[in-house]
Amino acid sequence: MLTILAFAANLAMTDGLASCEGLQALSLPDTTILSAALVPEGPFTPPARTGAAATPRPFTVPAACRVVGRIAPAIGFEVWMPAANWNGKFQAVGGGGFAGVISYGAMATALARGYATASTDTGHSTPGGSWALGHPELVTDFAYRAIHEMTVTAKAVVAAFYGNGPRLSYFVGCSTGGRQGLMEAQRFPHDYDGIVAGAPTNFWTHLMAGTLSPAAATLKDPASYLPAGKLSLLNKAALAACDARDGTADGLIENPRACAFDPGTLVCSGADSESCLTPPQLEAARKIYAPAVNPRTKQEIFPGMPPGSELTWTAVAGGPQPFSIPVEFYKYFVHADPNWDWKTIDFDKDVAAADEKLAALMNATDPNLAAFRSRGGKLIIYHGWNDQLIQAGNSINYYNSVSKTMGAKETDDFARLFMVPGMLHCAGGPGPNTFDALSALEQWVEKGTKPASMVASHSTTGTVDRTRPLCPYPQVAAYKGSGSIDDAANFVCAVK
Ligand SMILES: [Ca+2]
Repeated sequence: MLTILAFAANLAMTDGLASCEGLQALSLPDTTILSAALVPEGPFTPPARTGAAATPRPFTVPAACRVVGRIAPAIGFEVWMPAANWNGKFQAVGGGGFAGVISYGAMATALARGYATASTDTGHSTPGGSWALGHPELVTDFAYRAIHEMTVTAKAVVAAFYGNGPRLSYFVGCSTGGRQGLMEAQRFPHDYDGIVAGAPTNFWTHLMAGTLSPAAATLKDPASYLPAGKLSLLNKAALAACDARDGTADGLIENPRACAFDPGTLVCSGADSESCLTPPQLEAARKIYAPAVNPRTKQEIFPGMPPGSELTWTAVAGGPQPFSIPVEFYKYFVHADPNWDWKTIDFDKDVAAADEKLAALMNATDPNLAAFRSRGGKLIIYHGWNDQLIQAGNSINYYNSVSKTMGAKETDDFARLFMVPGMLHCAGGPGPNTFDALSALEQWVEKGTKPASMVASHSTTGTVDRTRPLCPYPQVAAYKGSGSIDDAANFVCAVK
């Protein structure tokens, strides 16, 4: 049977396109092809996830060859290839959180643009982080190995199907996907010609403490809790102090780091009320704005939440429990103790334990991208200033570390960071948050056109009500002084 299939594949290969089903016979190192079949154009409903309550929503796909496989030990992957009108390129898409799923939505977007695409569950399929307990090999796969193995395998599948491999390869991801993209640039610089890394979790071991720090400020002592009304109070005060300072009173803080907002004026002079903060609430707010620091060395662990982001603090500080990912990380990756109580977190010892055990594996903080630059690689990083899960300053810190290592001019020639005022984690928020980083990257890689800016739009109930350029750091969007502040044409990118 295998011989017949291989024969059929070879026959089809003579005119450049193998049969999709024939790919079941493909032999690749450490790889099992579980299925290979054509999916017709139209809605595709992904398989339901084990243990998940929600029914998967369908995605619209063009006719494509879908290859499902596994790379040892347990790296699940899928490769989808347009049955017609392939653009000759490959685009891998990243995952989120602890991954564990195939990113069908992002793959559908890549397919719609003519790309052959791939995604991996990164080596496990159970939700959360418990799979890491007693399985260091799975941690390694999640950390960096799965994306690289998927990349090598997917390129081979693409070559087998079309008769030639992709002429260019891109990686697009946000959050964990952003970390995956930076990890590829650092560890496997030859895998991709261009990488979009959004809101990267690249300083993973410190991010986990940085995400628990706001919870420690508000959830340990009920007196320190910041209810929604108090966050709104803080937000109004931050905007009053910082919004107009950037030249445009538009409800957005273009560069939160340029405004030293202190909430001290909000402290109650008498009894607690909706319009003031009690002293413990003030202290909690100050802790959340400030970087998480090591209590012994006073060294910064992770940046603080910027002014303007207050309404989103509920995600990590709203309780009653903190964000689950860092809690599960300390339980299953660091302490191997499912009963570990997050309230016992020690921002000295626990951060050190995480670093010792996992920094070299999981962090993608290497500032030396020389090999990626030398092969012609281009990198776009973006981060929403109002990111509720990853304090945005981390992306500036990483970009600055690359600039310092490789030179500011040299870095600007192949890697650019776009901070997005008022955008939440990867998308959404009060600021213009819809933009096409991949098109900017394609122009850079394929035409040599550096992204001088990217126009972002904001919509309300489906209608665009504001556009604004996103600018390569350290530039920000500056109002020209006339015309609508909702029109990107009336702004220029400038260092302010
Ligand atoms: Ca403003």
